[in-house]
Amino acid sequence: MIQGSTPASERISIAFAGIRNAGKSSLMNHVFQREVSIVSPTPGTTTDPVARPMELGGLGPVTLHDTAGIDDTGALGELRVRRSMEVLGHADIRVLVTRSDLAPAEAELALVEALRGRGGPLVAALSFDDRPADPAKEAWLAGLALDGLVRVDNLSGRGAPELRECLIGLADRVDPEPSILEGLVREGELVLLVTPIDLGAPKGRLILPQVEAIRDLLDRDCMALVVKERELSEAYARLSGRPSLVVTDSQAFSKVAADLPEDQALTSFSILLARKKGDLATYLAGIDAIAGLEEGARILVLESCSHHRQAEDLGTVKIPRLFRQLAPRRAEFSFSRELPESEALREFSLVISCGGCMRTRRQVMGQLALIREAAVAVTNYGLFLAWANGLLPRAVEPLMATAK
Ligand SMILES: Nc1nc2c(ncn2[C@@H]2O[C@H](COP(=O)(O)OP(=O)(O)O)[C@@H](O)[C@H]2O)c(=O)[nH]1
Ligand code: SF4
Ligand SMILES: [Mg+2]
Repeated sequence: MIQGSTPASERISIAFAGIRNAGKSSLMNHVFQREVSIVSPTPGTTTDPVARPMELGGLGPVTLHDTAGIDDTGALGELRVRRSMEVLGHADIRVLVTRSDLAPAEAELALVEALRGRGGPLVAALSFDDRPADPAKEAWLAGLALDGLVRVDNLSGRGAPELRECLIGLADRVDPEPSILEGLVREGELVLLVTPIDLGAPKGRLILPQVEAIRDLLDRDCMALVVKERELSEAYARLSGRPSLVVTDSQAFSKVAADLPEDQALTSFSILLARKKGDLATYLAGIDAIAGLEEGARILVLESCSHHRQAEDLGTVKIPRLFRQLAPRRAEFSFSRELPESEALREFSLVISCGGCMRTRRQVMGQLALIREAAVAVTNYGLFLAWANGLLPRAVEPLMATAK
């Protein structure tokens, strides 16, 4: 594959983390085998995270991220630390670069705590291996249950090939987020996107999954035709061939479905997002569970962030209303932005989670694992709305061949 041709969202990201002057930039250059990040004895030389695409054996296309030292100080330093933490939070694999010749610093203890909380493989690179080791550093790392530990001497470059091998060995441990249309379209195909512009639409822009879909289609050399639901019939009639897929906003589902031939492949942005961030099969099993709910069953609507609540909020108003209209039994709804502890979670029969547009796939999958562990059924907004509109299984059919 040509370097740089894979969208950044599909590349596995590897981020180097550590305090200032630990040797992060030196190591990134050795792994990359070229000078891409500035190395300097002056602390705080790497100010903004540096990202470089490369091919890395079995990992395929990856992006290496160098970050600023996590112990950076002052107002600018704080900003750099925040940016670095964002990069580290989204990275698939984190490499803690720490000097072998020094005892662990406070900032390193806090950093490791934060990195471990986010899940995903964590590898340590013990730099300055050209100097006598400090036993306190070794003892600390030995207690961390890391996914790999490699000794490196950045003066000679010794250890960098071993680190590359160690990273390649983690290939089956990473689950990168697929792009929104991955596996669903081929070069040259036409996809019709239906994006209602109503009162709920943000002023002057499109919502994230719509923007992502357009960008993904362009990256894949496909054609995107974007229309409001009102123009759909006419746009569709004007086409000389069928689009390979129609993607609609969930809220216009019924109207869009009624305007299209029954055998036209159709799905929604939120179902695409559900596939990208989570697990369709789990969500479909959650829909199946609705039929078996008992009278008075408890349902938890789980949102991930404090987005601006509109008057007719989807999670707190529309979903419970649709449920009351369509489900065979009465249920009691609760709303939360945090997943309850397992004991409290077990009291629910079903969780309906939001699209998770602000969360990474790893965060969503981590949450799904906890819900499954508690033996609670789970679905998400996109699948629920498709079900409520009578569009299951039709709206998931185009995705099933490539279900993630
Ligand atoms: N002796 C020795 N010096 C190193 C090593 N790694 C980095 N340095 C030096 O430490 C300083 C900081 O390195 P740099 O890679 O910029 O650290 P960063 O702040 O973590 O990116 C530079 O002067 C490097 O030459 C190493 O393994 N051994
Ligand atoms: S879908 Fe979830 S993560 Fe996205 S804005 Fe709504 S509540 Fe936040
Ligand atoms: Mg640096």
